[in-house]
Amino acid sequence: MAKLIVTAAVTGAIHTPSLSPYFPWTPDQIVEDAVAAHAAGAAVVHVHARDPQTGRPSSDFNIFREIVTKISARCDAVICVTTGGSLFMSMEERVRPISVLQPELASLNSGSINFAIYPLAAKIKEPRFDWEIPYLQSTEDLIFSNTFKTLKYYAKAMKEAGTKPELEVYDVGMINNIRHLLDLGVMQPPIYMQFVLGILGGIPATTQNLVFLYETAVRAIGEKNFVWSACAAGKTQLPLMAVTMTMGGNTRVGLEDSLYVGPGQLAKSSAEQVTRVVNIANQLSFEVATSDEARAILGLKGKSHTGWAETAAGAR
Ligand code: KMH
Ligand code: ZN
Repeated sequence: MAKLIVTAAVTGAIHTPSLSPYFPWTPDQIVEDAVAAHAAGAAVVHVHARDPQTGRPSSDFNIFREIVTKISARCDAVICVTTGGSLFMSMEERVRPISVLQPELASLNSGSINFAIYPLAAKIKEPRFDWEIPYLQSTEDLIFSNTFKTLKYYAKAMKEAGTKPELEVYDVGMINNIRHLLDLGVMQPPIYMQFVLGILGGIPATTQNLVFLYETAVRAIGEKNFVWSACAAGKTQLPLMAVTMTMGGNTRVGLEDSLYVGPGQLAKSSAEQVTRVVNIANQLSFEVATSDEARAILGLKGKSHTGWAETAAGAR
């Protein structure tokens, strides 16, 4: 049985600083949480960048560079760089960190959805920053756009950078989008899919839906042609990870997708959620993959081939 890859997504573009005192958003906080998550058992860390002054999601590749360089100087984690960006960025903004940084792994959102996080606005009583409530509220009228034209653009940029796409699948039809891209030769198997359940606008986070996604992927893509992982937004995050690993999938946790570690209990870090998922894995006799084992399972080019490899070595 293949070892279990645990990914930690530490900041994302969903939550805002006022939603949790533990939420990391400065580059150093993001680095600390990523390094701690790796030490707790996360083979992969999934990173976004945020404005160091305001915590607003940012596409500034200098911030990305600072984050990935500092993480790389301190640990061996596979770094997955987002191209989801914030929900409002252009295609060019979203892809720039890939062309510049050439990471081992990068997210590729495999279709468009209503990406609605506006209910979170009501949870903020005293916003720390002016942008937070309008940002969340405006998603009532937001389509997170990932058209076929842009999917091809991201896939091409990743191929040129030697970066493996982590294909984010928010609903079952997106598996069909991926099949289309495979048919066109835009990407080649084996592919890596991340099933993202529980986003308002996407597929709800239930066991039945996870099975439906997996079985659809087996039929559409072929069992031997993909490696998969799942994550779930909000309170279903940890329970669904137990189901995922039992089904043979890999797991993603982190404050990007859930601020909690139990009912009403804020997680103090993504590392705390990683520890929880690693404990569940150990209880069920699953072995957790190291970063190098994850590289082998996913077919990654290796840390020394990233765009920041020399800088990180120099910073050591
Ligand atoms: N936070 C996930 C729901 C990306 O980074 O490209 C979406 C995500 C997208 O992880
Ligand atoms: Zn993300």
